[in-house]
Amino acid sequence: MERLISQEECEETRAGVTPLLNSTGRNSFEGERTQRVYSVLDKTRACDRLIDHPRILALLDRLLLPNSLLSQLQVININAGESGQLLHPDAGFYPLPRPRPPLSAATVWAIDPFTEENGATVVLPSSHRWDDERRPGDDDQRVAATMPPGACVFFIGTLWHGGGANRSDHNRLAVTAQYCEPWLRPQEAFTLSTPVSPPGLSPKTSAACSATASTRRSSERSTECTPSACWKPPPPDRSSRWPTAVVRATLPAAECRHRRLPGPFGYQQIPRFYPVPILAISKLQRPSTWHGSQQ
Ligand SMILES: O=C(O)CCC(=O)C(=O)O
Repeated sequence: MERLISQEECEETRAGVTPLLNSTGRNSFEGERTQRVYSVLDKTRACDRLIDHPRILALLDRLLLPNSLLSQLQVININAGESGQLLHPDAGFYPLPRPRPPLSAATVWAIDPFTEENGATVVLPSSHRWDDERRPGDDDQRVAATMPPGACVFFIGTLWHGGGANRSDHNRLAVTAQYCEPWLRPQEAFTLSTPVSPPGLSPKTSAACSATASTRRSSERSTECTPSACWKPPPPDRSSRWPTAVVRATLPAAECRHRRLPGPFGYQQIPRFYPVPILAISKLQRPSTWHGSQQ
């Protein structure tokens, strides 16, 4: 997908992440000539606009359940001379048999142009349909995701891919964000890696942040507020067959005394409620007495 962000926005991203690029990978998977930045949300706001870009959120909303989570955010700078990364599917660590529906998805954003020579991400078309045993072979087609700065390649977590070899004499800067179903464990423990008051906020906004430690990504987030202090139990839904203890903490923004905060997903990515597992359990084992607690 091209022209999702402008050249100027690419340069702002580069300016924000370049000072953080200080070490190369610890093994051949990370890349001994590749610089990676982890815990990015703790260090800069420069990638926020990539994570919750509306086109990406729209795709996620089609692919995953509502309230999908950011699973990890990384800056990847493949230095000149790096060899091709081991091909892999990102969702390989979820131990569910393949082929299966996608549980996660990834974006790789080009901040530099991605070319065949400088290490454009290599993808294996249709490999998301492979079973657990199949590995990439010489006969499998490989496509380099060449694209201009400001473009992004989006693929589901079961697709085999990897960073390309950088045979050019310059580095290839990218930002990658991965997302997963709301009931799965994200790769990055954001509740540990991201402070309640992230960097770059004014003292006043930081104070508001501390007061509203829990927010969630939501397409309705401009009209609702979810901090715990604003939570009110909804009236019981007597018409529903299944427990509606599955509630979202919402109040119209106008009624909320908290400030809405800038940035993606608020600053904590774990939603307070998990509708799918609760529904799944209730279908398996119908409780004789329904119960729940409010906070
Ligand atoms: O840098 C890239 O193009 C892809 C990197 C990747 O797939 C990974 O590190 O998991």
